[in-house]
Amino acid sequence: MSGLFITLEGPEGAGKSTNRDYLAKQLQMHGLEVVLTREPGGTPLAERIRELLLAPCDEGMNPDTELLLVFAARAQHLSSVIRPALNRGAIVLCDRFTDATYAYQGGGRGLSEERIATLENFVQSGLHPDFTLIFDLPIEIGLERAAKRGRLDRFEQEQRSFFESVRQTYLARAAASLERYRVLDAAQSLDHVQRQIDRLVPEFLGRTRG
Ligand code: T5A
Repeated sequence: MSGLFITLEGPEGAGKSTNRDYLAKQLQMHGLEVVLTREPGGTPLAERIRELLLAPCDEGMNPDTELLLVFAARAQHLSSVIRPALNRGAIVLCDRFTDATYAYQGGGRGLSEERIATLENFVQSGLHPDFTLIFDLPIEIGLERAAKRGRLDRFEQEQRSFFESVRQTYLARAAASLERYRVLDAAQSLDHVQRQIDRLVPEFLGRTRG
């Protein structure tokens, strides 16, 4: 595959969507095709699975059910959007991907890494992001930003300890693989965060031409 696969990750309200759009503009200025997408979701069918995952429901969702739904949506997204885009040489900017599964279903829900890795291998067949930006910030700040949107989804209703595990899992994954991950301080002003992104753009451009 000749394209470039960049994912944006982090706890709730970290600024992933806002900065995904910003990064897209910076890359498009260089005449590159950029595909913006997100998980769970990214195709009509995967967006329906997203609705199932995010809607609060009285029947508690079993963590394995949650894990399988996340990967079911991902299988659809990979085959319909991500792989075709990478095959034609596009840059794919995806708001959350499998690091979110390790952080939320692993760190948050307590499912084992091995269980997640089994499905990762099955669904992705060796495809992994080239770069992953982790927007890191204290949980309280992110939840406060997310709460301004109004009604909380099923994940946003979790306890503080859940989100702290999510954050620590992201940071541990980044520390274990410095080549792929870039950790940004997302507690700063938007302008400051975007200056951090600007500094990464030449590296991304270098990879698309390399
Ligand atoms: N999930 C997902 C799993 O459990 N497993 C998985 O495998 C996957 C893929 C998806 C949920 O699904 C779970 C995790 C999630 O709980 P989501 O909508 O993708 O949900 O994720 P959220 O984090 O809920 O999305 P948010 O929209 O809340 O967060 P973003 O995208 O990080 O933040 P953004 O850009 O929308 O910004 C939020 C607000 O903050 C402002 C923005 O203007 C906006 O109002 N903002 C800032 N304000 C001040 N300073 C800054 N630096 C700011 N940056 C943004």
